[in-house]
Amino acid sequence: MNSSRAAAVLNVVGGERLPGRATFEKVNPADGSLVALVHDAGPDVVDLAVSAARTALDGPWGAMPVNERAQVLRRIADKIDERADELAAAETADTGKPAALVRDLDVARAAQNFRAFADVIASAGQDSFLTDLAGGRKALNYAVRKPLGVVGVIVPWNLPILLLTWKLAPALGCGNTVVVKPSEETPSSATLLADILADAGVPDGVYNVVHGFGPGSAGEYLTTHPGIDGITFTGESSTGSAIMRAAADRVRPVSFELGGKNAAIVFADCDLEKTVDGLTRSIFLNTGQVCLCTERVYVERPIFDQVVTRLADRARQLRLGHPDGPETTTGPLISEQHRKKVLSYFDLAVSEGATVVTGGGVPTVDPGLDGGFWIEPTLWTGLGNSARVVREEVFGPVAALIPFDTEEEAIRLANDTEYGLAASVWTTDLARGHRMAQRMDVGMAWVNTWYLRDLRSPFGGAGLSGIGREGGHHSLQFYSELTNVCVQL
Ligand code: NAD
Ligand code: 6OD
Repeated sequence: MNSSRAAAVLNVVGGERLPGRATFEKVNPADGSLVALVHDAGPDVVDLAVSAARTALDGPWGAMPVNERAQVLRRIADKIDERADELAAAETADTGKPAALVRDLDVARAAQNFRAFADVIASAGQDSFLTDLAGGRKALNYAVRKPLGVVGVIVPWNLPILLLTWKLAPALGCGNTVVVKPSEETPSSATLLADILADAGVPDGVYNVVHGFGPGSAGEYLTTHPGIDGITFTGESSTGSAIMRAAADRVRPVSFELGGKNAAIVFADCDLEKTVDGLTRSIFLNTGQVCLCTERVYVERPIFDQVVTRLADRARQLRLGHPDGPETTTGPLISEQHRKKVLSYFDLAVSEGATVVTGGGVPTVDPGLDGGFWIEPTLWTGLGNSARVVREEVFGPVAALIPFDTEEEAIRLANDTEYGLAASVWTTDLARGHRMAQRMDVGMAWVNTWYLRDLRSPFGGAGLSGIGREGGHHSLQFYSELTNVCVQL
């Protein structure tokens, strides 16, 4: 596409589309073609966005009865369904992912997020206590839920609309207004969502979007802005540290969903066929670019060779290709910069003594796709827990397979990490499944499955993987303030 004809992605401020101080190019990771010119918000645009959100906070949105707000969230979900093709096309162009994955996971979950949090807010109760006092008197304590205020929402590129709406739905449900900073890699769906929200009856200024990068750009301008009352962030652990420092300045609350180095533990008594299916999905979904993806697989020694062989076969069967290809299972990495990082881990693994079972390089792809950021699904053996590639998050289609002999050893190896996001256990002995899952130092432990979600359950991580939990009523705790009223009766 000629850059003079590329679509423009503008900032959304108080219902208006505002240009930025400059534009930057967004390319399609599948083929390197230009998708859009994105308007980079300078500090003035971020300031206007925060002011618009502050003004809207005092308008009808915050004052709306909860049941009416829940109805608006349900209307948003319906409108996402109506415009699913348009949203999916934007998301596919920004990410290069298989179109079927975008439709079935990202866009479907965007609608589900709004429906789930409509139900959560409509049914939420508050604490109330009848307090006994001396002399038989009583007092009534009850808590009133209020919005947190203007919330800064900063999200990454891997599941753009899924992760944005996972935070946006409860934030709006609690009556907040927001300024969203999508990833510079995936600006389109958040911008399109502004039309959908307006159409569903969300007043101007409640949802604002600023585009740009992190340090010295829109991300930093937003997190350091004094008009922001709280920050919800999904992204890398190191970015979380920087944002936490910015938030500390005015003691603002943060909710962080960060990186992972997730383990799977595979016992010899597992259902091998189902386990290999589950592991394949957990290592390679979205080209390994899901924070929950498995990058360490601990396998009980008697079935180690079998698991390695079967998983390698499955990795070789993945079909890298055009997002619309009917056979395509796997897309590219998000950017050339990210591919360089993943390739540097491929080199490091070899220098640390890995045997490359499959993959390990850049694949040959269809001629029209050779400008894209493709990478081979990769498996390593021969590494121990001290290798850097077994300790650091790669965020690509890759896993190290390591044998173990006892339950104790498996738990010790799995928990030997600074991260604490997710884990899975594969066994037909359910007592063992429960026992192992409960001993994992992670936010989410799956048994005989992976990334199976109930949006009412707590989601988040420990250690370097995050702060706090979102999901169901856990989200309400972050996105609202409580005032306790005590009345002496
Ligand atoms: P990233 O941290 O580089 O960027 C995320 C967002 O933060 C982007 O919008 C970026 O522009 C912004 N940003 C970067 N530096 C900033 C700064 N100093 N101040 C303010 N904003 C800043 O992450 P990414 O590369 O986009 O995403 C991949 C990472 O996200 C992986 O580590 C992955 O594990 C993690 N992730 C975690 C979860 C989870 O639920 N735990 C979910 C998805 C992704
Ligand atoms: O499914 C979700 O709600 C969620 N927050 C997923 C995060 C995936 C990380 O990449």
